[in-house]
Amino acid sequence: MESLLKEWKGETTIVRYDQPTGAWVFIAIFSTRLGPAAGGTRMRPYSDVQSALQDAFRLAEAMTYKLALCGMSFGGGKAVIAIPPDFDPKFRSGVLSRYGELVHQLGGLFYTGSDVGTSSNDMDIIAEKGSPYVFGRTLTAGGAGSSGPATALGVFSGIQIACQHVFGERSLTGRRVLVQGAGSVGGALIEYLRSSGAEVKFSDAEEASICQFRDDIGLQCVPVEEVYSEECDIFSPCALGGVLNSRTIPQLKCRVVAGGANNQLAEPEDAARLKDRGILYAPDYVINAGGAMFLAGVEAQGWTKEHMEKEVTEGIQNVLQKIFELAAKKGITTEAAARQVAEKRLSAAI
Ligand code: PPY
Repeated sequence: MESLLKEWKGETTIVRYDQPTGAWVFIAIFSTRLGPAAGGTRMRPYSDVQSALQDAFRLAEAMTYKLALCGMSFGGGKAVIAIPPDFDPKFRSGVLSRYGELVHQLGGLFYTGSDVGTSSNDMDIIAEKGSPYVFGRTLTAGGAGSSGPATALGVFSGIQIACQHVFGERSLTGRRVLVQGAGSVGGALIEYLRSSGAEVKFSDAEEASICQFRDDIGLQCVPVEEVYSEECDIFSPCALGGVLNSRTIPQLKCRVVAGGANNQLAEPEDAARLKDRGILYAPDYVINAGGAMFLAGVEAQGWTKEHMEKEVTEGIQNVLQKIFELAAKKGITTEAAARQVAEKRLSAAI
């Protein structure tokens, strides 16, 4: 724990042990160079406290690059509420409410929203005490609602640019796309892909999602354990982090990896593993920025839905295009190219 805290390159770590529930709360502020830190609140059990802190650290750093690249005036942060494995849901609103109080005490250092394991309903609870630093409350409570559809729109737009780069045309007609995870982002992405004429397959561990997309819509469902070796043109990870690693990358039979999940690479070397296999990787924090643009744009900048959709589509396409070109020109990974562009924007800020 001590070495993690010492070695992290971020600005500030806030630690709270929530006595009544035994949950650990970490708020990681990586950078406030472009504005107050912003990032979702992730709530789930972890195998140990270190992994929870490490997750917050990695996600906060990615948020910094994401917000710098999508042009929003926010720095990067992330919160993790690491609940015990036997957490009783009846204590959920209590820990969220106390967490909201903490966010409020920070006085605008950190703005939050939903993430893995938290919903707009949870944001309503956090915002009771945490307002005005909470994005993505329900529409009923006056918030912008779920960011899933906007994230999906950005991923869809990014997939078009990746196709342009690899196949010479943006059109997705007849392209085989495999979506891993048909939740709030993957599910909305599937709809965009289907209406563009793509041949969509999906994979999901949840019975409810399988029913919805396989049984109701008739999509082909790939078993979870076969998802990495399934032949397709575009593989789109929209569920967990760490899915691109030394074990899975050699199995891939696709030309493009472009999806909505955060922290898709298990370790930095995986970017080169993808490049060496001739697979074009759309860096996760670039292609999945639609959700952050939606929350910050609609709630902090008063964007209309139409304006948000234009910003998400064009913003993500322009940045990805630039990154793919830079990576090709310099012979570097797309991840390294994205990092270079982000660092440039961060160091140009006064
Ligand atoms: C993400 O894009 O991973 C987020 O966490 C979205 C977000 C952005 C800004 C505030 C809260 C959540």
